[in-house]
Amino acid sequence: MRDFLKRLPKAELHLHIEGTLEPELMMALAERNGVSLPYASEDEVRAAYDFEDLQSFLDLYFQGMSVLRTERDFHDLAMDYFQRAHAEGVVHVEMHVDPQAHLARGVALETVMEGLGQARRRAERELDMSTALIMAFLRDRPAEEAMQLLERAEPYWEILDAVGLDSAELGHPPAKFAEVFQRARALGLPRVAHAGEEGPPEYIREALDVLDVCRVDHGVRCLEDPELVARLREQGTVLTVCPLSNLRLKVVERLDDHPLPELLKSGLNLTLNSDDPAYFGGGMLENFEACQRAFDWSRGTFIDLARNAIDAAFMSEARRTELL
Ligand code: ES4
Ligand code: ZN
Repeated sequence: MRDFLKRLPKAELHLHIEGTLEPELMMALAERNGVSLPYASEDEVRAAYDFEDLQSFLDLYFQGMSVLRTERDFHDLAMDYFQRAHAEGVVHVEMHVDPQAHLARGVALETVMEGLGQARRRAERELDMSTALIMAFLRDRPAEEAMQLLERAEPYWEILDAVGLDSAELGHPPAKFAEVFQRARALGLPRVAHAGEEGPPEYIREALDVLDVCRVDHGVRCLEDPELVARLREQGTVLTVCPLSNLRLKVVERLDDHPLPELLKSGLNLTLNSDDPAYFGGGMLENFEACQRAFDWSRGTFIDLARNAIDAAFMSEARRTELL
């Protein structure tokens, strides 16, 4: 089954590129850039990854990315990930990036975008991998700051596949970003948002009604609202579910308790994703395998889930045809 899951062409729709920073590269970049970290070894980094909830993870995630300073760093970060993903049978990667977290540290938007752009072009050339870029807004920062970022990103509007909404969910409902997402829509940019990871089903409704998103990242708490489930099913809205993330951030206590089987039974349009693979104990293949172990799904179920992702991906129709 591992071999089958590995060979299955997989598209990843929910990934934070800063969340692919493996301890090894983190230490190497700290050294290269003279950044000090509160860890003496890679093992100490790994030992610190014992999270209580989303916020306790975000604290280490923002600390970890402090080693990313130059264009080359962002290139190395993304290229290392693309190579690992390629080895797991991933053929298409859509990455969220959090520019506000870098701007706040004095790293220019251009540095981030050019570095990631170089890696994307290499992945296409050398790995036959397609990629997409989702510029995310940090929801625990003011909406005005998100709007400034959107305007500042004008040179990159052309290369953005979508805008997204991430970081600490509770207390920061989607409606806070109504204006920003309206502006993105006016610019012709597709929209996605994290909702219903730790937040209530109401946040998923808001993401649909106020932000007009085409996909919901996580969305697992929709099950608490049967009317919402019916709506998501009827609209065919894709949920980008991240099993190992939900486990490591204690959205569920054990993978066996994960709502995936019920989401599947409800007829929802689901995809499997890794979220922050360096922090949550595995990439796409590990997420697929963890589901296999927990739910004993058939090959057909995995084929359906992988196809859902290719169907919903931001990619050219020519590429989609090639992959289907
Ligand atoms: C994230 Cl798991 C998760 N949730 C919300 N925001 C994030 N940013 C990076 N990983
Ligand atoms: Zn996420």
